[in-house]
Amino acid sequence: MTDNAYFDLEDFLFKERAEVEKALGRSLKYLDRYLPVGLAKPVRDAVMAGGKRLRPILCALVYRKCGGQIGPAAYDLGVSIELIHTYSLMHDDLPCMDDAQLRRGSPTTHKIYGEEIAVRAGLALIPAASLQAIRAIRELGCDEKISQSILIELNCAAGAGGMVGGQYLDLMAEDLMLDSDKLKNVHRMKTGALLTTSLVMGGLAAYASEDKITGLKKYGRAVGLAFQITDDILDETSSSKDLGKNPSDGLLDKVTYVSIHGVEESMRMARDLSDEAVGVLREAGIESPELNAIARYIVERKL
Ligand code: GRG
Repeated sequence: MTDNAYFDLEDFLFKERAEVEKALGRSLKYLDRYLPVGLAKPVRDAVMAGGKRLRPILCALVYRKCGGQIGPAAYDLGVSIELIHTYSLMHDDLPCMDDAQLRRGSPTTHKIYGEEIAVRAGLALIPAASLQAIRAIRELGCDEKISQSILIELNCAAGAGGMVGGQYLDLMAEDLMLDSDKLKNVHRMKTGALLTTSLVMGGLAAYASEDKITGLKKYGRAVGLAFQITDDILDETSSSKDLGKNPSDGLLDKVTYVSIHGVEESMRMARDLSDEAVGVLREAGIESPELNAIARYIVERKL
């Protein structure tokens, strides 16, 4: 299928989400054996709280598009990224960061269980994510070199050169006097790195060529930034009730794409990035109505 007009993204995402939920269930079964009793329920609640599950969906999709034989293990690999994502949301909501009350339509972990439990539950998910990736890599039968590359990819994207570093810069935004270019860099690290790694991990696991991995990185770079610009727009234009989370950045008077460029211009920039992402895929020879439609969805989403 090459024509996006005939591609039903909603149906695709619905079915993929069901696979991701099953994989999350498998992962929690494993985690339950090791987590202290007091952390097992908060971790389970946060992991199973819903959400778009975009990162594991992207990982499994790219694995298939690059020639991998789709099965549970591809989703298990994607779950490693979702575990990092879940910890990041839990910690981002803490009083020392965004102090948010609502996430995915429910009270945040620290609102239910207290701050100490939310810190510990989040921390427990970090090594759990690497172990999850290792189990998935084994199931997928990846060789040592590819396995190492995948683990390096995940940990670099989650770490100081990626998400953690981006969040740090974001928290320091006032002192750093962020302009448009610096903000772009923060967004690329804070949000773009993990989204990009979802694609790259799927590609690596399927032994994609270097050209394809480069194309996936470029696609991820464009959609990652478009995703965060759209988040800034939704923060400004939607209510907590509609978003299921606190539109915090605007309220905290943080520098955002909208505060620098306004809503209209930010929308235009996000749409341009979405077009760029589609073009990059074409150039890299990756034929995927799903990825094309996801690039569009990322800037048109309401959640
Ligand atoms: C100690 C400095 C330091 C950092 C710790 C907290 C943290 C690490 C990082 C925060 C990263 C973060 C929350 C980035 C925002 C990414 C983002 C746009 C999240 C929303 O993603 P969606 O829309 O959420 O995919 P759902 O709920 O659908 O999964």
